[in-house]
Amino acid sequence: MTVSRPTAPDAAADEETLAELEALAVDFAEAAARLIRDERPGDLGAQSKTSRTDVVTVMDTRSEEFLRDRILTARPRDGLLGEEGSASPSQTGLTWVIDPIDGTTNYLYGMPLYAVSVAVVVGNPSEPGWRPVVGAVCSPGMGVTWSARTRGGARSAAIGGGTPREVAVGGATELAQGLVGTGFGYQAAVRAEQAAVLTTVLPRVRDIRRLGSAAVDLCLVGDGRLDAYYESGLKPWDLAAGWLIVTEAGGVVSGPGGADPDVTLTVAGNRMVHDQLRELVDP
Ligand code: LIP
Repeated sequence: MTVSRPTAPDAAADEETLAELEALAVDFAEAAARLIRDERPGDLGAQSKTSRTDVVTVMDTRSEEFLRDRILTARPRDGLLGEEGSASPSQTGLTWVIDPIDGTTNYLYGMPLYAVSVAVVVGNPSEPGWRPVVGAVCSPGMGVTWSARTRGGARSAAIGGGTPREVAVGGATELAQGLVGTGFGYQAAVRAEQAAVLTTVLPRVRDIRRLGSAAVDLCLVGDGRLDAYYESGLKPWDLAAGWLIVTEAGGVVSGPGGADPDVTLTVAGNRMVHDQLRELVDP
């Protein structure tokens, strides 16, 4: 389906366009999720990227090629940025930001916590100042798709068209009662620094969960199933869709100094727990 409307950046504010883009994002994310789940080969051809523990499989590449073809067929003048190298400039002010498999290590090991993340953003995601306006995260291992659009709320549904359920962040008021998600990078020196931060956080929360997918972590915050999440080292494709799902579910997402989330830091939660967590991870 090609959505043909005025493509000026302010068209992104058009409710009908946003609703159509959200439906496309859900369709693309679920189709790619079915591909990586159902056509998983015996040999995933895992190769190292930035370090020996940072891997990419043949299905990361196949999923991104699949998403790129579907997106550029439906929205040929939009931009595209993908984790595995897809990049094309935007002629409309809108750019699709995709993570073909978020949680690749879990996927490699046959664990269910991985997802396909598809977002539409305004601005250039390779520079500061971009913001998501549509997001969809499909976790085939969990059988659920979360989605959101600006000023349109956030929802979850069973994959393939279950009745959508509006989602909302949890009501925790004290970080000490909070279940907090986090993650770690792939460089040994970075992980040592992240361990030092974790040493500060762990005694001050209910518990920590390291689930292995930033997109799923953020959706669980929006769904009230994690009270907060923080991580450093995330790229736009890791966080774009989940960022919007949290904020449209009534939560707050911030980065260093309270600015937008970026590779330096992402913190998410309801307002109270988010603010308390920021004091520990971004003093
Ligand atoms: C993953 C992130 C996760 C992080 C992992 C990894 P990938 O993305 O979603 O939050 O902790 O180290 O970066 O590499 O599986 O797309």
